[in-house]
Amino acid sequence: MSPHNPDKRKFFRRTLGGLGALLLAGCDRISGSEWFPKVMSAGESLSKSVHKTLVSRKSMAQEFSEADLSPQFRSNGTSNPDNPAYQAMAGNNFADWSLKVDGLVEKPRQFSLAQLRALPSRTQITRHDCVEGWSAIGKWTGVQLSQILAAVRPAADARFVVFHCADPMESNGKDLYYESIDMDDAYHPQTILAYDLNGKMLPVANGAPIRLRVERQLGYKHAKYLMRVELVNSFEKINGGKGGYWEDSNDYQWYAGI
Ligand SMILES: Nc1nc2c(c(=O)[nH]1)N[C@H]1C(S)=C(S)[C@@H](COP(=O)(O)O)O[C@H]1N2
Ligand SMILES: [Mo]
Repeated sequence: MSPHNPDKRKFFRRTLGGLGALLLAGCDRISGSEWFPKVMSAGESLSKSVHKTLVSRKSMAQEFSEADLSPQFRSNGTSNPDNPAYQAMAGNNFADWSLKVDGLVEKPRQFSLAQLRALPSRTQITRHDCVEGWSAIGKWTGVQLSQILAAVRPAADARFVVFHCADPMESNGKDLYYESIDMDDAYHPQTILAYDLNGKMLPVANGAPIRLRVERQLGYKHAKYLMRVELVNSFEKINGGKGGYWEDSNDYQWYAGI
């Protein structure tokens, strides 16, 4: 059932692993300082540590111009959620849809699509990279996640933002797609809840009514069909405990930095 090519995935993992080994060797040589063991014992994945070393977490993903737009932004993974509740909302132009934002926050809230659209927006033209080996450049418009967080006021112990989706990944209707990011990425200016693609309402094939754009990470982190945003301090108790559908089912890296 996986739409992802296992060979490419293995290649991808080997490449990251090789890079990590290279840097580990390098770090060993340059210092006996304690920063590296500390980072690793905090339970972070090797790829995340490597990524942090190479690229500042504040860096921006490259933005492109209209001339660079792909003629068509393809759909991947779920293209139409097999979920009666979602289908009913889609049939009514998502007038009855709302995004629940809760968990470790002071003010849990629900946002209608109209409320999200009424907030200040950000538009960005970025390249989407899928581990299956394809990329596409699209123009996304949405509300910065930082604005939503400002409205709900995260508790001091909130560490991750979990995105719960409408699409079941199994034919029994269970195992809804989900993903998660840390607070660094949550507050990043290019992290948006997108409602428009290429200047038009986000199509169902690409995640209507709202999908996450988290531009410094790979395609599978960009959760489509958002229903609920939950702030947590651990995802141990959520589904398989690894922070995302592909992380749970196929051991994908949780931090999927590009
Ligand atoms: N809810 C949900 N989000 C998802 C997926 C999915 O199947 N369901 N697939 C992921 C993968 S692997 C990719 S590459 C992108 C594809 O986005 P697109 O359909 O707009 O091309 O969405 C990601 N987000
Ligand atoms: Mo993907």
